[in-house]
Amino acid sequence: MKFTKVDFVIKLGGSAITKKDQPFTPNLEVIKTISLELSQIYNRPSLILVYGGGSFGHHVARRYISGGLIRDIKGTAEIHSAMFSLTKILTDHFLQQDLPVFAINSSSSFILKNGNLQEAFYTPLELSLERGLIPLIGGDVVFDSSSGIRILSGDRIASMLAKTFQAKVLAFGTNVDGILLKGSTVPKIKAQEIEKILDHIKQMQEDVTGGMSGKLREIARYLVEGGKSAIIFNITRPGQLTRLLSGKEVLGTNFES
Ligand code: IP8
Repeated sequence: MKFTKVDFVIKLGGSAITKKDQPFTPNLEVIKTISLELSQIYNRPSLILVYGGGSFGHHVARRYISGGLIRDIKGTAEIHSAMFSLTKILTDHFLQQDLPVFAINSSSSFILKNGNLQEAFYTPLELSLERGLIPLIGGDVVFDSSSGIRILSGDRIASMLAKTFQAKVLAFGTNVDGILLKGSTVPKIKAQEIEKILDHIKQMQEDVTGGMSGKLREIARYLVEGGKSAIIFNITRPGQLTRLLSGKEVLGTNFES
């Protein structure tokens, strides 16, 4: 299948769209700002929206994950259900702003083998784009053909989709102004510098999919595999998403190969 090229793949970080320290609590202020900014862009670029688990998926997954696997059947169903709740909140808010988002289930789209991608079913994403819908897909529990069930992070999904749909920009919207060193944003990082940055941020508390380090590893892989550019920016700051979508400079860290 030939895939449509998109302008942006935007990951809505769980730290931004939920209140990470309050179980099952969306950050409605941020979700509303994101929907409003997306709806107000004149000549909306083509985009795929990806989202993270935040205080929905991660809150539940933390109880069940061990050695990267979810070994508990009820736990698997609970994580999936938690992500459904977040999906519903997001779609409702986007629809209120007349954004034709179309939620696609990642557990029906991806199969892993030993944690690596074995199979991907991109047809619903492709057809949504062709028909003018905005695909919305989140991190979730997915089947691993070698053993059990794993969490597939939104970061990984965003980078796979950016590659498949040849996105001009892969953007990670978080609640921080990019990669911070000594309190200031690092404006630009080259792919080969990512390892060094990872050493600096190793001590940070991470979620079940690796938080900021997971994001950096994903960006490194994306650039090595031919991705053009990526950015980590603060999507909770009003106006930043609008600037990104309008091709203007954004407060954050830009990554290039
Ligand atoms: O927040 C993980 O996605 P992420 C999703 O993008 C779950 O790492 C279910 C925890």
